[in-house]
Amino acid sequence: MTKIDQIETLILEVPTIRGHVLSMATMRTQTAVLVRVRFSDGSEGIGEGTTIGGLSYGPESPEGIQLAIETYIAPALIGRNGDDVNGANQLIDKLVKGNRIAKTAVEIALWDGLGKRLGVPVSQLFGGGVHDHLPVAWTLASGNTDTDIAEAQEMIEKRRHNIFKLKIGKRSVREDVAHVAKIIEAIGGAGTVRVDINTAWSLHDARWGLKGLQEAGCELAEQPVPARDRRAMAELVKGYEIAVMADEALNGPEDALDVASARAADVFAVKIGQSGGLKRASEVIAIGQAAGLGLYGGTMLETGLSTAAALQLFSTVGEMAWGTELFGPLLLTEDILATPIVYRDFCVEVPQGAGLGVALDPDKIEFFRRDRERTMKAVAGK
Ligand code: MUC
Ligand code: MG
Repeated sequence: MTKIDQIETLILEVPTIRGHVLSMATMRTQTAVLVRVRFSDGSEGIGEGTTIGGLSYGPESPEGIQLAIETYIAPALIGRNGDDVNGANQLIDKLVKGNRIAKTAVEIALWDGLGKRLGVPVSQLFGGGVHDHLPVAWTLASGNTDTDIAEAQEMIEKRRHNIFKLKIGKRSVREDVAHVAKIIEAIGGAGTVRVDINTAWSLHDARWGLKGLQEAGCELAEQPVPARDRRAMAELVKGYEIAVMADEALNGPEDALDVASARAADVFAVKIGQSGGLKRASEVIAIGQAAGLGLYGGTMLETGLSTAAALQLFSTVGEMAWGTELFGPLLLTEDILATPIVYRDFCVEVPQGAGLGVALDPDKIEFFRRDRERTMKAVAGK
């Protein structure tokens, strides 16, 4: 039996290429929690758990993710069969409530290790990939309309992205709608535009907002109202033609069932971290499919590592009608992978090779670690 010997964590801080202005925070760096699992046969698996804007986006912070892994998840898994990912998930779900991003980071490392030992990509462990590339959106969030327009035009020119997600919700509804309308006009037919409000609007704001956005030609509005407000989401789904997407409302399969039953979304933004791992994300996907909803491959602006993990899973899904937004590595000043993920022709390519199909660049890890003096701390087994 291949046993889990050690689980180590590390926090990285990587600057973003420009300020990324969201309704609840402006990001100038991204903070990622990396996990390395060492197995008794000498094999290893790596994973990542990442959130956005400290504690401003959701209930887990980078420090909390690290603590949950080191103090609660790792000790429970040391000595267990490394191949038994389902067993690990079931045990951890009993011992640790919530903390989905922390669970995800460790689960990804287990899948990576298993895939490497078997010599197959993680997608194979989910029945096999049916796509080798997927459409990928870019988020315009510079905080300035003209800068966003120039950025969109550059992306179209380079054939890197032609789907744009605009982050709104910080300014008044009227200003936001005017901002979106200007960008749609400037892009013309060369790209499509969606918005993400990140829960900033009341139902009343959202009624005005969706009306204006729809008239401007915006195709989708992501999480306009607070995550818990399923009734408001359902009212917006019914009241407007523009697609309404659930993001913050979707924390795992139980939420997915709840949102689908309440018809509180047209589209699911499936995020591996928010779902609680690849397995739980596959369950969210299945519920969305069964409910006849559209699917979108979401991101928590992870580095290339968890972006690769999401790609492994999303490549197995028959139809992601709204594409993906797996552009996280491109928002960072430097890639932390030895071989960066490839973006071309408006798509992102699924990494090939065993496990996640990616390796870390050790020099970059050393350079961007939050605490450069501290060696990767072995939680157990030493
Ligand atoms: C979110 O809320 O969807 C995804 C893209 C981006 O720019 O921010 C995220 C988070
Ligand atoms: Mg969102």
